[in-house]
Amino acid sequence: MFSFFKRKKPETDVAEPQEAASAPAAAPMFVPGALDAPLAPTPTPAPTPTPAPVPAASAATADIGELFPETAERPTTEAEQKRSWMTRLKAGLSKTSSNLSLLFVGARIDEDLYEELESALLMSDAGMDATQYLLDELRRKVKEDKLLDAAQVKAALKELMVELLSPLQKPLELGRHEPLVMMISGVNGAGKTTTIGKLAKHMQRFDQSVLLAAGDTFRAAAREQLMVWGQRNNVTVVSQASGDPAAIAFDAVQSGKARGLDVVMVDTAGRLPTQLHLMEELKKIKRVIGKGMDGAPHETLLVIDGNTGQNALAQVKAFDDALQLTGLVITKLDGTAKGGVLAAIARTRPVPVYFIGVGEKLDDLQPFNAEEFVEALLG
Ligand SMILES: Nc1nc2c(ncn2[C@@H]2O[C@H](COP(=O)(O)OP(=O)(O)OP(=O)(O)O)[C@@H](O)[C@H]2O)c(=O)[nH]1
Ligand SMILES: [Mg+2]
Repeated sequence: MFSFFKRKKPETDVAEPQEAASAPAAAPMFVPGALDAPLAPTPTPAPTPTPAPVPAASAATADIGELFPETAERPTTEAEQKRSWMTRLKAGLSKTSSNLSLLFVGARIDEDLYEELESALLMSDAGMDATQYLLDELRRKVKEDKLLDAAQVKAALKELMVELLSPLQKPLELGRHEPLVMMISGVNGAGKTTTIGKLAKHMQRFDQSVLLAAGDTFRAAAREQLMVWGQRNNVTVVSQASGDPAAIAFDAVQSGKARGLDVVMVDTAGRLPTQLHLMEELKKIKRVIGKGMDGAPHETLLVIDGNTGQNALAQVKAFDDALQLTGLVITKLDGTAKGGVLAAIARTRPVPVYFIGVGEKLDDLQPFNAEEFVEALLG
């Protein structure tokens, strides 16, 4: 079982009205199956509509469907939803899982097996360091526990993988700040804007009022897409025709504070870590957000395309060095992604993975769960 978001536990011991008696002592956890259920007795206050004018171009409207396709039927129960999510995750990682699983079929536990395992892990984008670590630990476990058959060795590998990836599992905690300010960065086309849209929708289901800052000022279409989407979904979008992204982010934070909103998400234009002036611009956006609100941004996220392979690790390092990341979102694990790069990230730069994406629809973005992920990878 996993939670989508976690809400901050109230710091004071002041009794909660009414439901306090039946409420669990721990911070409430929200499960995907409950996404549609109202979480509070009071209805969500409608966010103030976008003051900006509707863009005239209808082409932008057409693009929205591609950016945030949400037309597919959503599974109705939590169990159905979980099954469908796991099916997609397994399908996405099927290349790696079949490579790894086949190794163990009727295999003898000898040097050949370890060698083949080494190749399969390297092929999965786990990288040298994580591969070596997993092999060393596996050899030790096989010896210590006197494992004799391949199925036991596979189970031991699964256990080791879960141990390795578990530190990356962390729910995104809502309600810590008013507003909670999140800055989203990443290379071109990684899935930043789509992720922001999905997160905004999920957050609304959790009674969060959300404001978006269209900090991608490189392309007019990017701004317009976000604005149209915001209007359709009753989410306020702060944007400027040809503004400085740092100024837009600053305005958004000020506006979020003034309106008492729950979450402000700042979209940024895609950039490569090698484009140093653009990385400087990102640092500036972050600095200026901090001037709008002490301690903000509270979350600095990097969105990574899961098909990027080992380069994903280089992206994590570069963006983390520049921005001190607090979390990752890994998208497109439904494509040709091999999944092993999470092991490399866990060994080299263990930034929490808040969410993983297996498609373009709303429910295709879910919290990262180490056990589920390993189940999909090693099945
Ligand atoms: N298959 C698949 N496609 C995805 C996923 N997430 C996003 N996409 C698609 O990836 C493409 C790029 O997504 P965007 O959200 O525009 O990416 P971006 O990082 O904002 O791009 P730039 O702003 O141009 O840097 C879109 O076509 C999305 O629908 C995913 O999990 N799986
Ligand atoms: Mg974008």
